[in-house]
Amino acid sequence: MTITITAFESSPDGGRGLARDMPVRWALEEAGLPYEVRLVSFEAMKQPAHRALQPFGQIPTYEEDGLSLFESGAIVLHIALNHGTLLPEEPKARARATAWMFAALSTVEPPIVELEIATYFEADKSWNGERTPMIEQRIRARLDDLSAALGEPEWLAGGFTAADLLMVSVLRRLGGSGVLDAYPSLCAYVARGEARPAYERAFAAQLAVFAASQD
Ligand code: GTB
Repeated sequence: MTITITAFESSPDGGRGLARDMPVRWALEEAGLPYEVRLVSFEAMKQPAHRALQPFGQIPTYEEDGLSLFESGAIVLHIALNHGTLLPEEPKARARATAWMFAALSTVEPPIVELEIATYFEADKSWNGERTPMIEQRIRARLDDLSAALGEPEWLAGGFTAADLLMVSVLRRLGGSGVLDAYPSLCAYVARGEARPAYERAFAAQLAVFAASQD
C-alpha cells in the first residue's frame, strides 16, 4: 500500500506546521504508516488535475490504493478507522471520540480561523479594531467550555485519540495571538500533544520541506 498526500511546495506558515497537511502527517505517524508527499504550488492547486482530487483547489489530499480523499478531518478519520489505534474499539467510546473530532473542527476552529483572517488579511480595514476583540471573545467562550470539559484528564476521550490530534492542531493555530495564554490547562494539553514522538516526526518532516523551499 502506497499512501501519497499533498502539501504546500512552500508553506506560508514559515515551517510552523500550521497548514493542514500537518494533522494528516501526524495521524500517519501515529499509525506507523509510511507515506509520500507530493508538493504543489498555489498555481498547481487550482489546475484540473489537482481539483480532481480536491474540488476546492486546496491541500491536503490523500491517495491510497485507488482511494482519493480530501478534507483533513475526513482523512484523519479514515486513518483512525482503518489503521492504528487513534480511536477506541468500543463502539460508544469510539462515537464519543468522533464527536470530539467534529467539535474540534466545527465548534472550536471556526472563530480561530476568523481571527487568522482578521489578523493576516483584514488588518488594514477601518473596522478591524472593533471586529478583532469580538472574535477573540468568541474564541474565549469556546476555550472556557473546552477547558471545563477537559478538566484534569490528559486527553479528551480516554487515552490519546484522533480527537486530541485534531483539537491540539486547532489550538496550535492560536500560537502568537496570546489568546491561549490565559488557559494554562489548554497550554499544557497542547504541549502534551507536541511532545508525542509521532508529532515530532511529522513536524520535522514538514519543516524540512519548508527549509528546502528556501534554498
Ligand atoms: N477544510 C479543508 C481541510 O481541512 O482539508 C481546508 C483546507 C485548507 O484550508 N487548505 C489550505 C489551502 O490549501 C492550506 S491549510 N489554501 C490554499 C488555497 O485555498 O488556495 C490552511 C492554512 C494556510 C496557511 C496557514 N499559515 O500560513 O499559517 C495556516 C493554515
